[in-house]
Parts: sequence; structure tokens; C-alpha cells
Amino acid sequence: SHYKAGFLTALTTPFTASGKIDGKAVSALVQNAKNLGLDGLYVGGSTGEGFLLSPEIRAELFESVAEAADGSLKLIAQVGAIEVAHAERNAVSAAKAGFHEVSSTPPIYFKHTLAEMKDYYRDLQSACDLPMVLYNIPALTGVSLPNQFFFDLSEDMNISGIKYTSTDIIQLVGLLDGLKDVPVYYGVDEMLVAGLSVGSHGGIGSTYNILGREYRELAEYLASGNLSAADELQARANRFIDVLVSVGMPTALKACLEIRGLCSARPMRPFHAVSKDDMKRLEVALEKLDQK
Ligand code: NGF
Repeated sequence: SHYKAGFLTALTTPFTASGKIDGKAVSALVQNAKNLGLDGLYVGGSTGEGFLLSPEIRAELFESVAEAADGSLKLIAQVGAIEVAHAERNAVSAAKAGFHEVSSTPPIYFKHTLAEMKDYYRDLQSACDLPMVLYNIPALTGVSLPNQFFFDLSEDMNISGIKYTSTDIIQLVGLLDGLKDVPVYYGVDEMLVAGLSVGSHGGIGSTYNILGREYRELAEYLASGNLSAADELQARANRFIDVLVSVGMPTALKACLEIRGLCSARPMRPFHAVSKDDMKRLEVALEKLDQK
């Protein structure tokens, strides 16, 4: 396929009323990803509320996901945390649970030098000995990694991918041009057509939990040169995503998954669960999707 990296859903983290990992809901969400024909799961990222999860709860999450996936999906764990030692513990937990790759945002809050961020990734890889997916998501981290950073690290580390979640397509073109053999996952669901058109090798996103089949179809249309069919699917997806973004991510997605019967909408503090009014808006948006 044109898209050697594949299409992965960013997984929601489902909680029980007492704030534990809801194992039954994990199974349902993983099964849902399989049913949508997706290639794998990106666990503990923004969609998974990763930065709000302690190392203990992340370890539980990774175990639960790996068990439910049962060897049939590519598993990538986002392990970034405010405390570096926690990120490293998370990476070890992912490896123990049987994840195939780890991923991390760069260290956040302080403005670190590129040299510090390189050491961060090198130490993280040494801790777990798994291939690393670098993660550029400037809208949430406030850190925009330059292309030279990706090129340098892929020379001296085992980099298995880059998750590129930015609307800067000019930078993406340069990234794809300069990389040797490292696949790029495009991460802005609203711009998947753009990301794939310039040569990204796959995609990872939150709304794949709902629209995974449509995104795969969109990619196939692009690969076969049917641009207008791809554009139509993108527009349909974006009418839905607009509602989710206006309600607020990632809780709006979690609420949609509750409506679909897959997990509880209950988020981790300090997120609030979506209001009843917003729940109704999401129900309508989901119904419209089903009408085609
Ligand atoms: O949530 C964000 C914030 N981006 C996600 C995704 O790239 C990151 C994207 O799917 C992610 O899911 C993760 O780390 O777990 C958006 O939710 C989507 O495009 C709707 O705006 O940028």
C-alpha cells in the first residue's frame, strides 16, 4: 500500500466510577478499532488523557490494552510525563506489557534546548529498548520541533516513526523530503487529505475511533487518484469533527463513545464530563454520520 505506516486510532482511556481502568470498556474499544479495520492503537496520548495519568494507572492501561489486542494490532504507547523519571517508568511498563513501540512528546512546560530534548529521547529509549515514535504536537506542547531535530535523531536512534500533528504543511513537505526510511503519521484528522497528499505514510488520530473506516477509504481514493471522492469524505468528517471540537476534546470524543455504548464518558480530573446539552448535540452529530 501507499501507506506503509498504516492507520491507528488514538485510544480513549476508559475509567470506572472509582477512577480505575475499566477493563471491559478497554476490550470494547479495542474490538471497535479492529472492527473498523484499523492497523493499531496509539495509547496514552492526548486522546487517552495521558498527561493526567499516574505511572501506576498507565501501567494498568498498557496491560489491559495489550491483553485485549491479543497480538493483532500494532501497539504504540505515548509515555511522556512532566517528570522524566515517570516517562521512563511508563516506557518500561509499555515494554513489559508487550507494546511494540513507544512515543513521547518532547519534555513540556520549561523551554528546553534541542540538546536537552535529544538527551531526553535517548534516555527514554535506553530505558525501554523499544523503537521510538517522535511526537510533534505544537498546539498542545507549545514546542515546535524543527526538521533538523528529526533528521539528527533518526541518524543516531532507533526511530520507527514520526507523529506529525501540525497544520504546517510546508514543514511537513521538508520533513518527508529529508527523512530516510522513517514513516510519518499525519495527526490532524481535519487535514488528512492534505497530510497524505504530500506523502505521509499513514495517520493517527482521535476521531478514528468513530471514522476509522472512512479515513481508510479516503486514503484509498487518494491513492487511486480519485481526489474529489477523498475531498468529499474529508468534508463529511469535518462536519462531524467541528461539533466535537466546539464541545471540547478529548471529552467530546469520549462522550460519543459512550453514546455508541463502548465506554463511560467520565474523564480524568480536571476535565469535566460534557453537559447534557452538549451530549444532545453529539447525539445529533452521530446520527447525521449514520445517515451518510
Ligand atoms: O487532540 C489533538 C490535539 N490531536 C489529535 C491527535 O493528533 C492526537 C487529533 O486527532 C491524539 O489523538 C493523541 O495524542 O492521542 C485531533 O483530536 C483531531 O484532529 C480533531 O481536532 O491537537
